[in-house]
Amino acid sequence: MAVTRTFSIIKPDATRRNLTGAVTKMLEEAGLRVVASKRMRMTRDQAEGFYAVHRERPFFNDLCNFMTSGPVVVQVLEGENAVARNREIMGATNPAQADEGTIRKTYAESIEANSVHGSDSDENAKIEINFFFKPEEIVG
Ligand code: IDP
Ligand code: MG
Repeated sequence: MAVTRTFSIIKPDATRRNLTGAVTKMLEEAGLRVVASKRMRMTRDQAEGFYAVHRERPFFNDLCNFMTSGPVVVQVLEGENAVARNREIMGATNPAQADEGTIRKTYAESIEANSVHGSDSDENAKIEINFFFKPEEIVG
């Protein structure tokens, strides 16, 4: 297995509850390394651009409202098979369906306010990392 990178967001429901460290600890314990990290408030344009793939979905407007409702922490994670490893430790989108021990089972409030984002493919990871980070901000 190759060492790869993925893109993560600690969402506003988690930053509001002061869970940045707790979530990051679970990522690190899953074997992922934070090689870039910044706390920011997403603009409406950034949220709509980032989630453009979902723009026809009924939850799109609410999702953009939620993602701009408070600070987020955007991160680049590195590790063996990082995309799949991160998806595993995140758990299912709906916390009611997430496995025990996952971030979403442990911390998510709802299917929308589900504490973390993680890229779903290597290709999307590259696009998402470039959306929020300059190359020199990533230090592996
Ligand atoms: P993922 O984050 O597990 O990859 P996606 O299907 O890509 O899930 O959805 C992106 C985000 O949109 C979810 O993480 C969640 O915050 C929100 N979302 C997804 N499905 C629903 C829904 O049915 N109702 C409300 N929000 C949703
Ligand atoms: Mg997704």
